[in-house]
Order: sequence, then C-alpha cells, then structure tokens
Amino acid sequence: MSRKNQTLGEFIIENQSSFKYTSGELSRLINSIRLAAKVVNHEVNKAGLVDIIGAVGDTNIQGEDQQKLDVYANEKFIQTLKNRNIVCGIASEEEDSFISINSQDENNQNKYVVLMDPLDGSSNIDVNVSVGTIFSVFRRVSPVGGPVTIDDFLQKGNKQVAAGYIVYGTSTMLVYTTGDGVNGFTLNPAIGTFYLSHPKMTFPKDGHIYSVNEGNYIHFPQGVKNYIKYCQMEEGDRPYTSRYIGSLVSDFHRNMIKGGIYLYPKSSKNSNGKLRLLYECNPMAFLAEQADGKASDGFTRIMDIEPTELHQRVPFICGSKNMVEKAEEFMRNA
Ligand code: P6P
Repeated sequence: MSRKNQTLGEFIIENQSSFKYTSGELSRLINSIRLAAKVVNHEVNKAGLVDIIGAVGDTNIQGEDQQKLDVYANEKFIQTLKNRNIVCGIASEEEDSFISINSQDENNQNKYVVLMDPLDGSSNIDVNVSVGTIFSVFRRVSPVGGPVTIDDFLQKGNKQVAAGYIVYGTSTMLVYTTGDGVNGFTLNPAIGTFYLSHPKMTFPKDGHIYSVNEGNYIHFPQGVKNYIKYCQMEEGDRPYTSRYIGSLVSDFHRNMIKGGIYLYPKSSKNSNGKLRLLYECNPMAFLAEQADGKASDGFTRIMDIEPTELHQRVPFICGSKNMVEKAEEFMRNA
C-alpha cells in the first residue's frame, strides 16, 4: 500500500509485511542505505566546492582511476552497513574481493549480503553530470553463523531479494524494489527526508529514446549495427531520439519514466561489454522486470546468467519491453 508524500520510513513499515522473508532485517538494511545515500548526497552536491574532486591517484580492480568521491562513497556505504550490523558480507566495484563482516562470529545471525557500485558514472563527477549508486541484495547461501563465502555473492540475479539505485541528479532519488514493484522516493534536502514521489514506476511498453555510445559503432556486432540503423530510420514513429548521458543510472531512470532502451553491447574492444553483472546489470535488471521492462545480454535474460567471477562483465540491453525484444530480434537474425 502506498500514498503520495509518504516518507520512506513510513512506506517501509507499511509494506514490511508484504515481503515474504521479512523479520525486519531487510527494512533495517534499506534504512541503512537511506542514511548512507544522504551522507554521500551531501558530498556529491558540494563536490565542486571542496577539494574532493579528482583522482586519488589509485586505480581500482577495473583499472579505472578512482575518483575521491568513489572512494568516499564506497567507505560510507560499507561503514553504514557495518555499523548497523545487518549484513554478513559486502562486495563492491571498488574492492578487489568481498568483505566478510563478523561472519566468523557464530552469534552472527545476519543473513543478507550486499553488492554495490558505490558511485556509478564517476567519470561525470568533474563535469557536474549526475551519478548514482547501485545496490543488490541476496540472502546468504552459506550457513548462518559460519564464514561468508564467494558463493554467497555468485548467485543468479533471479535470487535477489532487493535492488535499487540512488540517482544524485537535479534532485536526489532512491528507487528500489523488494520484488513487489518499483517505487521512487525523492529527498527533501532541507529536512533530510525521502518522500514517495513515484509510486509503482513502470516502463512504457514502447518508447522513442535509444541510449548507446555510438562512438563504438564500428566495433559493434552486425546485429547491433543493424538495430541502431533501424532506430535512425524514418518509418512509423522513428527515427527515435538518441540520449546518452554516460551514467547508467541516469539513462535508466529517464528511460523508465519516458520509455526507451539502453544498450552497452559487446564490441571488438570489449568482448563482454563493459558493465558488471553482479552490481550493475543484475540490480538494474531486477528493477526493469519489476517495472514491466526487460533486460538481457541480447540473447539471455540477465537474471538467468550464472555468475563465475565477482567483477565479470556482460553485454547489457535494458528498457521498454517491446524495444528490447526488437533489438534482440536484430541480434538473433544477424
Ligand atoms: P562509456 C560509467 O562508467 C558506466 O559504467 C555507466 O554508468 C555508463 O552507462 C557507461 O559506463 C559509460 O561507458 O564507455 O560509454 O563511456
């Protein structure tokens, strides 16, 4: 049940009973993400004013320059989840391996693990373009009270119990699902409260926006090239409009509201694409399907892909169902 202008806290309490596993832990987990989001939002919003912009001189396992805000966001989400003593493990784009949290303590009854991209689109930070945090939540598969293992993280996306993102844009929004639809909450920065602003978000079945980095066009497989040409062809309600922010969370969020498709295909430069399965594609795919959209690698449902490595990449196509299916048709028939 939801009503406009309900606070996130009220929404969680009112809908806790609809979550089949709930013992209140997942609610406390979402609440801890809410707190971390407000802390990170505060820093993101003043990034231009303090010396927190720019690379720290390190690179992460992806070989990408770590921006100071990347490191800050990573630390804040890990610290908040640790302090609330809710999860037994965390995996992050910014961490080479997963972090075990008190899972050797036989009294540790925590049953969730969180995987996250603490600040997605960080290359946009220095140019004041919106960025986001993406998170994915699973129940552990290893015995409660025992050590957390890599198997707790290498689960298929169809086992997720929650997923969401925070978009630090013209306004800051927390958008998440626990498997009962997608709801969006907008932060009122004056009082630090998230309010339900977008109840039951759904992708329009069709749309007129396609989001892809066309600078990679010559490196794409023929099927992807054929689909992009289809998008540009004047016929029926096409050509579509090309919109690509270079921030997955922002492109996804706009496409969910207006209708559209986002593609990060494989290419001769990136044989598995660029996006990471566990903490980018799986959570966005869970949200997409909960919002009547679709997400695949062009051939296989994202949430059915069997993970093999913590930081593995997969090709990613996501958005309005009919648009994704048209792209898949071009990729199958190439
Ligand atoms: P490119 C940001 O680094 C990101 O992971 C996504 O948020 C974004 O959609 C994509 O990569 C942009 O990548 O290669 O087009 O700059």
